[in-house]
Amino acid sequence: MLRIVESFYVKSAVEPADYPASAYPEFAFAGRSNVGKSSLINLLTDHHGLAKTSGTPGKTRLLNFFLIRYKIDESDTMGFLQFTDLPGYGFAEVSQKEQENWRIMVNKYFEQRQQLRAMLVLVDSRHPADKKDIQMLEILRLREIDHCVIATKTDKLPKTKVKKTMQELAKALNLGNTPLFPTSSLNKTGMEQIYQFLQERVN
Ligand SMILES: Nc1nc2c(ncn2[C@@H]2O[C@H](COP(=O)(O)OP(=O)(O)OP(=O)(O)O)[C@@H](O)[C@H]2O)c(=O)[nH]1
Ligand SMILES: [Mg+2]
Repeated sequence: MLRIVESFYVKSAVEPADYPASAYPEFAFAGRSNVGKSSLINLLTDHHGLAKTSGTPGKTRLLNFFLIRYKIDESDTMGFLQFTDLPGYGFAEVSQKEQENWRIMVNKYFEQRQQLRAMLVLVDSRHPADKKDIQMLEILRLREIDHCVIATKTDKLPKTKVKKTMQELAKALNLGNTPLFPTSSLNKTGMEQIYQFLQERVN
């Protein structure tokens, strides 16, 4: 299993010219504001406070780049990958102008970031399929960007409901073969499947 050994915040950027130049395989986290992107990055890296979390949605307006050193014990390999924390979408109090800026920034990222290996799209497991999430998934399919969906905050669901909720979500989001992973950053569950997803894509 892939395991994260060390993680560093590299920089924040808006324009491609300012992205870090390193060409390691990159994985970007997207999802509605407050869905739990930063919390998940902190848990995956076991680095509390690496990505800034907050109770106030819509705080992050930049692309945040992280450098990660990983190890795969079985094959005795080591290497680097990168995480990018994309600003959340769908925050109600954000102006039209800011929404447009978000769209431009993310489109540039998809177009110019050659080393982008896959997107991890986070959706809130408590809410039925959201229009913004469906749009994001459509963009990824159109652009043929590899991706998975991560259902967050499953600790807020009754245990007996998790499986059924995942089935409903997969259907409503029209996931087909796209993997869907239930997680809880609070209970620290569902991480193995994400490490596996990364491992299959780092080489
Ligand atoms: N119960 C529960 N709360 C969570 C979980 N993950 C995150 N949260 C909480 O949800 C809130 C938002 O988490 P963040 O990780 O900052 O969310 P984000 O997607 O990075 O938000 P933006 O950066 O604003 O787009 C925080 O109060 C977290 O503590 C989870 O698995 N379970
Ligand atoms: Mg965040």
